[in-house]
Amino acid sequence: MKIKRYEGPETDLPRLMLQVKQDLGDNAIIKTQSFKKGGFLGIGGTRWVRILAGVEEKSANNGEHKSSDERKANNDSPRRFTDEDLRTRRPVEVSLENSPAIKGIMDELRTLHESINEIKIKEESEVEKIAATVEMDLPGWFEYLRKLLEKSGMNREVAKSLAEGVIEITPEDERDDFDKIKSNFVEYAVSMIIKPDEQNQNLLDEQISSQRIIILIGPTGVGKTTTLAKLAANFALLEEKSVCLITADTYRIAAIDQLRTFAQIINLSLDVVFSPFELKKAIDSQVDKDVILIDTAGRSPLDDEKMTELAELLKEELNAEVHLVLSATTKTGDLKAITERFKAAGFDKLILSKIDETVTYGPLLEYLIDEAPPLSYLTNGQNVPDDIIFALERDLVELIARRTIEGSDKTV
Ligand SMILES: Nc1nc2c(ncn2[C@@H]2O[C@H](COP(=O)(O)OP(=O)(O)OP(=O)(O)O)[C@@H](O)[C@H]2O)c(=O)[nH]1
Ligand SMILES: [Mg+2]
Repeated sequence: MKIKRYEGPETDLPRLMLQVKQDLGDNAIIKTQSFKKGGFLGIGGTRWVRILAGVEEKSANNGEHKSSDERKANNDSPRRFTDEDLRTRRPVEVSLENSPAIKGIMDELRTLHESINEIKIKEESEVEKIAATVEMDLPGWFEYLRKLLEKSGMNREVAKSLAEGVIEITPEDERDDFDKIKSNFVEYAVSMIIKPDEQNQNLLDEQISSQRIIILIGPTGVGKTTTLAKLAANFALLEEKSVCLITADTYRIAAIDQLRTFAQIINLSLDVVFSPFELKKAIDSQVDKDVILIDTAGRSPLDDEKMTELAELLKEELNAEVHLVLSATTKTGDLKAITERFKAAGFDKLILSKIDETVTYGPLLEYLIDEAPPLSYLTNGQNVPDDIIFALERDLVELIARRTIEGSDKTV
């Protein structure tokens, strides 16, 4: 860069500028500074101007463009564009397709575009979800009821349709009274689960059969043996019936011992059978008994052909009651899957065990509404013989329905 300095009175400025132009050319960059010259203590004197002008060497020489080789040879620094260059230069045409840099940028833009689209779609579905939630809103207490049902572990749609069902059976003048709405809900749930002519079924089972043969089936650890012991104790000690026990659970020695110890305590006979044939024989030899209670192993009947065989024998030849035992702590989906698995064994009753171990009854109620066999007993603790509820099916279902809303009422 070539730099020159010029000074003179302000009145001489046009001449100084001409001088700069002559020396450095049109492309010179100038910086002017005005100052006072002469006078005393700021009084008098004249105003002068100082000009600092600079220009790139080649511009000063009106030099043509040098090739980079030339520049290298002259040890020149690379040329910078001046304002004039930028004004007069024509835009360079670049082929977009062939430039890797442009291609990279285009790719990035495309990815960005896709991400924005994804976010948009996500946001739209969120909005739809919120809209669905808003749609879910039911009038007043019914919305609260729906929330209670959901809180109790019930599926969203089922909760909504139950609450809507309750709206239909609740007269206008009862709609501000949540206690009324709750009892209407219980009523409605019961009507969904049992038909009026089946409501006294448990009572009929007890009265009609001269001899009851009860077999318990179900997954491992749900409480089959404990429940059998509770039933035995109740029939034998409270109802003073003649009772005998049979176990087909020869899968584990401990299982036999568990029942044998119990049978000894309350003075009942216990037969151990290894095949359907032996079972039939054992049952035939107990014609004098009022109640025959049969325990089974908690393995999947699908793994065990004997179980299916056993079920056929009990149903077709002996008219036994086959009770499927399921734990109340099981999720709705699992309850349904287990029910499906045990269908091969055939069952006509349901015992829900361990209701003391849950506070969310929604999944149970949902399961009962959906596809459960009629409920025969509920068990609510480990104590034999006390922790079993004998009642009409209607009362058992009512209890589950009531607990479904009351259990979660405090937590909403
Ligand atoms: N809290 C609670 N525990 C229970 C209940 N019924 C049974 N149990 C407990 O559940 C556990 C398993 O009980 P079992 O009667 O041996 O279960 P099972 O179905 O016969 O088991 P397997 O013979 O191994 O298939 C034991 O600790 C019982 O005390 C109940 O109603 N509530
Ligand atoms: Mg058992």
